[in-house]
Amino acid sequence: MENNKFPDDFLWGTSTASYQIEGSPLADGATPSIWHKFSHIPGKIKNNENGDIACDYYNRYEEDIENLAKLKVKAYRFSISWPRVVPEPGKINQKGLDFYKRIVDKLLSRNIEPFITLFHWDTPLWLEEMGGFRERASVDHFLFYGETLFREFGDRVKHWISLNEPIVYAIQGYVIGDMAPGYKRNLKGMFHATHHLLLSHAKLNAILHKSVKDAQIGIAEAQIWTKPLRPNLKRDRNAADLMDNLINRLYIDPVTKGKYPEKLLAKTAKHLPKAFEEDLKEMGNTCDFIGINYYTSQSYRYSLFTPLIHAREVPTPGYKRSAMWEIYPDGLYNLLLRVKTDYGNLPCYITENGFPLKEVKGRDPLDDTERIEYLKEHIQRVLKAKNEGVDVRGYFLWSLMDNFEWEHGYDMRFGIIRVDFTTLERTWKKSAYWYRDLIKTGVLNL
Ligand code: GBH
Repeated sequence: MENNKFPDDFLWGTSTASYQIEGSPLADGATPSIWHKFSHIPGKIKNNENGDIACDYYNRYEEDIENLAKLKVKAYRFSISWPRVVPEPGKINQKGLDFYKRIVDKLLSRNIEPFITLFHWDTPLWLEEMGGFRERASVDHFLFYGETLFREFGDRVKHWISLNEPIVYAIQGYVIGDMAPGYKRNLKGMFHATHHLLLSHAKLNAILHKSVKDAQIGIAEAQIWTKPLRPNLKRDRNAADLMDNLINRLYIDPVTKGKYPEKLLAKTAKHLPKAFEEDLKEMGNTCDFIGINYYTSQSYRYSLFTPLIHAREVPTPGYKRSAMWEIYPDGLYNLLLRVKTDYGNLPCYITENGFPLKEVKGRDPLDDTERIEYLKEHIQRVLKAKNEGVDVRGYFLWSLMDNFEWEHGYDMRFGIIRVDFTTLERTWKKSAYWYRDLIKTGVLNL
């Protein structure tokens, strides 16, 4: 019989991010982030929504942490808003730090392990105005911010995530332009930002280990399982493989193996900063763990007309879809196994996994049975990989509550707790009760 029980020390958690939940972006000495600016430009966000109020977590975090305690989660992944803590270059805002100190204290008082993300895309606007991550100076600013957090919280916080999904920041922020900072077709920007973000991670790893005992730092990597549309055609296989390199390996290989994927270098080396090879020497082996954010798979076919990559994404025939993406639980299993086979079985966490649902008239917004089905299937693949020796240590569900889903605004809901965005009232959905029971028993009933 298959083992359907997770070990007692498996870290069940939920994830959130600062700009998506906090609101009050300019309170108590904070300065704007690029997301504050971007979301106030008419036409950028669905219904012109923004994070001014969001879930009002800035004022209601106590209630939300009580909910975490009731869910019986063992860990909580959240991000810190950089411009709250460093409102201008080289300046520390104690009131900003104090907000996160209250959160850390409250979590620890409830025996919930904090996992802190340093960078979940809300770059300080002052940094962007200096060229943002296109410029190498961004690395020093990132280190100043990171050192400040390690000094303040290092005695109590042992799990750190330097970056959230650098691929999404780089592609949607510099090439597609539907996310902040909102550049389009800027390949140089994309590869410079990628490099400076990964280099920052590597240097933060060194600083953390020098200054804090028993701490670990990794990256939450957006991982998509890529497939050839027609597996029997070499050109489709090549297209899927290239996209795998571009989406997945480009952001893991430098900080594990100390190199950029060969297949990409031929096409992209000219877009990287000049000194990249020198930097790579200090970038390898700097992930204490790998974080995997997994939602979907994508099929690719060869396309002559797509510049540079010659790959075009196409829907996979026959696959079920959520409101955003196709559903493919085996992709999560495949990616987890790959951590074992290709990345030395590094410890890993599922740092995000979740399911979007829009509210529609005539349907109970608390009945999210489809979400439960999605979660079950994916958590089953986590267990399968774990039973096969993958060192996966925890699972963070995205998300604790409905929140500001970036370019999709408040329409696209990922929470297991519902937020009424008029009254800001929180209500548990069916999935929250289901998750609580799973955590309680550790047994996955399909
Ligand atoms: C993660 O991003 C983020 O870390 C988190 O902040 C976010 O809330 C969560 O996942 C859920 O999305 O226009 O339908 O083609 C995932 C980033 C955002 C990348 C949406 C793809 C365009 C989707 N994704 N984006 S769509």
